[in-house]
Amino acid sequence: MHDTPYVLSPAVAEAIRGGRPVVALESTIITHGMPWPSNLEMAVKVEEIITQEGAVPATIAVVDGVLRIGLERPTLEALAQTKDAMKVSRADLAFAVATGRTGATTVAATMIAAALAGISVFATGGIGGVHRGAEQSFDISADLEEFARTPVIVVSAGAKAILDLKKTLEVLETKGVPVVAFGSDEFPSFWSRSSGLPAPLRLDDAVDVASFQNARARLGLTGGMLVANPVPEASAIDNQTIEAWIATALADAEAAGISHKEVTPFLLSRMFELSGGKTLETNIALVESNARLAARIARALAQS
Ligand code: PSU
Repeated sequence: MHDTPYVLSPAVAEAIRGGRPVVALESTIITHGMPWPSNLEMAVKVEEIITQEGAVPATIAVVDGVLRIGLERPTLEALAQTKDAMKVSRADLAFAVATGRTGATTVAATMIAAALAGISVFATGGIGGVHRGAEQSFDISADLEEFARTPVIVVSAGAKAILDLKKTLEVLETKGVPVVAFGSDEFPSFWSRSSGLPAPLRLDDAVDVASFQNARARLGLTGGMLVANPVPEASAIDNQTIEAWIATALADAEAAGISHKEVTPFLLSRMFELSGGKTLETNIALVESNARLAARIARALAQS
């Protein structure tokens, strides 16, 4: 019998009990963001990086109706090959649990689960945001509202460049969400280090990110924080190249009538095809870099 609405893996349970640093990881990036087998290789590598940095990785997913925080290797391998996993966000996390489904957690649902378990730091690739043309479609990711509510630090390479980044930053500001670019004056745009948009805030050290979040908590300021970590220089793709692929991918999505939750996975996989696999390489590199930084922030928080 469990008295919590989730099940911790033994390693994560021990780390939480001992006050050791833990980094949450999402699973939509595995089931909907990358093709097999790169998705599994990425998931395993990212967990290794977090371990090497002295923290404990906690990949989160709903498996047959159970919200699991920390996945054992066979579960991770099975999930990476599951074709029909739900993509669960705040609206349908409980639905997946109640109906015994297998669901991959988005940034929003992963933040909810992490906060439930007392995990304060989470690494991903790029958060969801305001889609281009949102003034017509109203397509705005539930990730943004989650930042306003749930006290988790999310390390990402900014928001995906397929989005309207200016509007994404506007919504985050309206919701009172701090956006901290790490070591940069500019807000990064996932595959590229720049976006042409100034970063609202800048910090250069993991310890300072931890102090900032502690200061927010002391002031009673609820909600999460976005730490936008530019993709490592060696893996970055320049903006012009990316924009050309995005234009084609968006036109293809429009022609195919893609909407709702399918938009982001469709665009990511189209970008992969158009770039001959380059966008995937960059995506993996940026997730690895974000995992390293998240582990350092988790360590700084554990020591503070
Ligand atoms: N980061 C990646 N790849 C992804 C995602 C993040 O590198 O696929 C996922 C996250 O789970 C995020 C989701 O929550 O994309 C955004 O989906 P939407 O735009 O439908 O809210």
